[in-house]
Amino acid sequence: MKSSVNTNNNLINRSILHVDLDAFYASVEEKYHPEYIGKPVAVGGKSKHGIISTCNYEARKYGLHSAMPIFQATKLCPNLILIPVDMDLYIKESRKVFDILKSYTRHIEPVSVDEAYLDITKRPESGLFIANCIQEEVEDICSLSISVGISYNKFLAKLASDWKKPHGIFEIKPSDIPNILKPLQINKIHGLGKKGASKLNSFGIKTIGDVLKLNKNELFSLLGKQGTDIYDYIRGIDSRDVITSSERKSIGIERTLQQSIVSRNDVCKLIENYSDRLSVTMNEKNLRGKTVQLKLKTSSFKTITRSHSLDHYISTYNEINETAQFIFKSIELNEPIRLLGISCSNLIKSDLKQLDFL
Ligand code: TTP
Ligand code: MG
Repeated sequence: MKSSVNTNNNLINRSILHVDLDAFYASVEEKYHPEYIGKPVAVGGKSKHGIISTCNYEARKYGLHSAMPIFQATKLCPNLILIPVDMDLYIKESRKVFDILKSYTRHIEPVSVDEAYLDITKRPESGLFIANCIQEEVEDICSLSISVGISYNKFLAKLASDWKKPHGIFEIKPSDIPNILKPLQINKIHGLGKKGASKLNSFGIKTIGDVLKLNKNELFSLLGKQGTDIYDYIRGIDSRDVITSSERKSIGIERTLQQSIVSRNDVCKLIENYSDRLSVTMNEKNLRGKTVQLKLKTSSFKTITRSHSLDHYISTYNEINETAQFIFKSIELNEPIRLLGISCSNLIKSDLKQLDFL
């Protein structure tokens, strides 16, 4: 397999960074409230969701994580400091970080409010040098901590940014592949999701090393098309480009759920949460869209996608949520849901002044 990687020079000669702020919302809160530093802090508690958005690394020691119900979080960590979400503040802080990133390249793909890919292939400096500069600048100018992954494709760069979190910098080189990945647990495979991981686990497949022993057909029969992508990714083959906002056709959020959900009410709550996050990301990227698409995957792997087009451009939480809930009303549910996605297409830049920067 290595030969097929090495023969494709275009794909191994790229220099791609994946950057991801550490415990982002919680870190912003610590920045403005230094008295919280060293104590377990979670951000969340909007009554409509009842889950935590994130928590700092101190709170993670108690087993807390994003999307955990608040009652469970406070049970695990009774001295938890719970702070309400202040989205305007996080967007303001995120913009400052993105201004730093944009000073290194215009070839940047924002993934969310705290995460982006940068293609720095054309820069003369090494990826490691730029990663260090970015980390220092984000710390000095924004007083925030960021982790940076460096590699020759998006899959590996994303894996690398997570390698030494928090405040990590890690590089994965072509010669490291596939050996460096072998000991990793399969939940490190981005996009696999809990369901996919537990399916593989049920066949005794626990590490990426185990996955490397499967051929493409076997992975396809276990995971469908995603399985064949994973077959390539873990061999260092990922030709996906870093897509700047101006090239983007749609923007969305899609997640395999940690637990399948049965009740319509729970799906509605999740739609609220995803609409909120999609709205934040769209505003971060100055994007507005006319078409909302809802995607559901059922426990028997049936995919339902429905969209609704409006006669005006939208980007706020209320607009996205209302449209997505409207679509959901037209869908009959007969089995549990294992994946939910909301996306917006027919996009325009809402602030043309920003066009130059992305
Ligand atoms: P993440 O980058 O996934 O998490 P994080 O930055 O808090 O922690 P780390 O990267 O160090 O692991 O998400 C970025 C922000 O997005 C996070 O601070 C809060 C928000 N978020 C939610 O609101 N709900 C979620 O389920 C997740 C995963 C994140
Ligand atoms: Mg983060």
